[in-house]
Amino acid sequence: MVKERLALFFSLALFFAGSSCSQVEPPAPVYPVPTDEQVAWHKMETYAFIHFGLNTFNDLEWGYGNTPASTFNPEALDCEQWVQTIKAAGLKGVILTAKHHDGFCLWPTSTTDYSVKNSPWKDGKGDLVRDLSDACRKYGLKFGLYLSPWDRHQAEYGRAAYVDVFHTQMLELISNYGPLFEYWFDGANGGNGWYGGANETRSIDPATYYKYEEAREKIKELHPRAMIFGGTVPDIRWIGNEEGWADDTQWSTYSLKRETNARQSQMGMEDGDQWLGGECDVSIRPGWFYHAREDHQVKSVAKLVDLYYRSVGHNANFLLNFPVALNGRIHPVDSARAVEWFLTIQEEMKTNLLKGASVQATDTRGRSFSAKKVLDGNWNSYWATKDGVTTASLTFEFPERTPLNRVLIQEYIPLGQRVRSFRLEYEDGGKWQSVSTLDSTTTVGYKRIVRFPTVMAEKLRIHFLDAKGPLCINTVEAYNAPVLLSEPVITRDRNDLVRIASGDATAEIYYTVDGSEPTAQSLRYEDAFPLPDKGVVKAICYDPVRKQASAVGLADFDISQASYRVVSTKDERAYSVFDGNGYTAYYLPEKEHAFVFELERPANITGLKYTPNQQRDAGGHISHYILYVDGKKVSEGEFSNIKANPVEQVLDFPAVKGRTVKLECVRLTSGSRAGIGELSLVTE
Ligand code: FUL
Repeated sequence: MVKERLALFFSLALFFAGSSCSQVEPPAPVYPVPTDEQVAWHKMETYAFIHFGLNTFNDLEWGYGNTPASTFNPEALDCEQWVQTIKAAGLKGVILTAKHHDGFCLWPTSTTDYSVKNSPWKDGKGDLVRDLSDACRKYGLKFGLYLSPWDRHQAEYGRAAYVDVFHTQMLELISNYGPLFEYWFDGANGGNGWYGGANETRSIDPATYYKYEEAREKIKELHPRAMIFGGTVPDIRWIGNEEGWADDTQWSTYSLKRETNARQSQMGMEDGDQWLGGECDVSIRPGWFYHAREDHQVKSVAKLVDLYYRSVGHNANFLLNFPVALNGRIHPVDSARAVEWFLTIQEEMKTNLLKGASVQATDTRGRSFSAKKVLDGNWNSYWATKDGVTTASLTFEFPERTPLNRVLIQEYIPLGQRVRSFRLEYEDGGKWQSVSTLDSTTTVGYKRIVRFPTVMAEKLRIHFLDAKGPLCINTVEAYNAPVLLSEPVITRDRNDLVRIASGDATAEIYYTVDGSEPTAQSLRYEDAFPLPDKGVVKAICYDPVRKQASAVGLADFDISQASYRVVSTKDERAYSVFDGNGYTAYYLPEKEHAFVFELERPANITGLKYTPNQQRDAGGHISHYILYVDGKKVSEGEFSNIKANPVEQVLDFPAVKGRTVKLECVRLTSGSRAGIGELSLVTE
């Protein structure tokens, strides 16, 4: 008996030894592949940005560099409140604007007096970079820094001496505040600035001026795992917009050697020669810095959830900005919204429906790369196909007929990004059908989440149609997310007709015009209605079956849009600037730089709203302007950051009674014709 057992033991041992000798090799990498640090960065998925500084106190997006340091005066600054919010929102780290373009430093730098040292905050003894890095350590968040290369304060900006200052500032930051996970070099440079009182425009060649190669060496020496954003030698790339989304076709491969455009940044490059994952930065409000006028414009949960799927779900990381308020805290609305956003995503992906499912593949490289690896919860084990097999499918069978509307797929990226396209299918009642997805099903990469209207399925099939090499898939999950209604969009056209639109055709719409909160008992929206005067419209989308309402959509309309008359041109198309639709833009003719319009009768004008053309990648935005009312100059300046973040711009000025308004376009972001998506006045 013992002998028999021994014989069995030896034969089993030989069998396993034999099989391990003939163990199948993993597929050869498809280059370029990410470094370990880049893989770790992909795994972070979501993290926070903080924009806070002198701009906050001067209600600016891009300070000019001349507002006194003494205006920095947060009375209840609390970095732990920031970190607690960020943590509760599931974000894994935070990047702080240690210095923005205005040059004001949030730490007591030795390089300039333009810092917290000369502010009333903590009697000039504070160090915000220290406070935040300490809070991050205490709460287990990763810490990162943003140091603007462009400095509108420094007298030497544009000359060699400033580059030394810039590098010294960087050295202070990388030497004194613990490990950094990311280091941000902002590419923005509007040219003009205070520059020690010179008040002029200075241009530099960013490719050589800032000495980014040297900067990288210094950062990497102290922070080998830090990802560098921007500059000439980055580890990750900007996604090409400040709206928080990546294209659904999303290659983490890229080439910096080529001339690139926004589309390529949004999509990556299939034949790129280096690994540069995309980062989607967006602010929770329209602006990056806090402006009280945006208190009602905090992005809704539905909007943020959508952005999550269009960033993380499109194989990119999500960098969500909090504009810290004047008191030095994240505004309660922003912090509640961010936490609710996180909880909603958790809820949407609570139960992986493939947990109890079986899986089969049409091709498998060997036992250690079997189809089951996509379900084992181990990121490092993966299903792989044989060499030469780039088309194959995985079929999952549910224990019972199951509703689903999300599929999550991950490639094992240490071996490179491979999948070029795939298709989803489901079987119900013995019949196979295609899933009609919201996005195109092209690339996968580190993570791809596909959304689709709920289907009932007995089986789910992923057909990988084309790839750069054998498939290496480490995770597949499926979910049935509850319905999440988006708030309706409210517009008023040039005939003063208000329209309310819902993204969900089955939802009912209810609204109010008396300022009260809409409910399912409010006015039911059926058709456009007139609103020729000032008024606030609030509306909700409502699902009568589930008795569920969306967040409230709000529009604050000023005087009648029908009362505007264009004076500077007879071209009827110019009236599109009053049609309530920023996607229909009017472009001034070549060599014309002013748009003039008038009201039926004089009004007390206190502001102007300008929306640049909202079409994707549009140009000709007005970056510098002069505004006249009845021939009198009432405002002059810049629409900061309008190129990268072309949101509605609001000008406020002391009330002036008048009828004729002239917007002079002094400088454009690109091209020679000024584009106007929308224009309207703010009146008393
Ligand atoms: C841009 C800057 O100009 C904005 O002010 C903001 O900091 C954003 C994150 O990057 O390029």
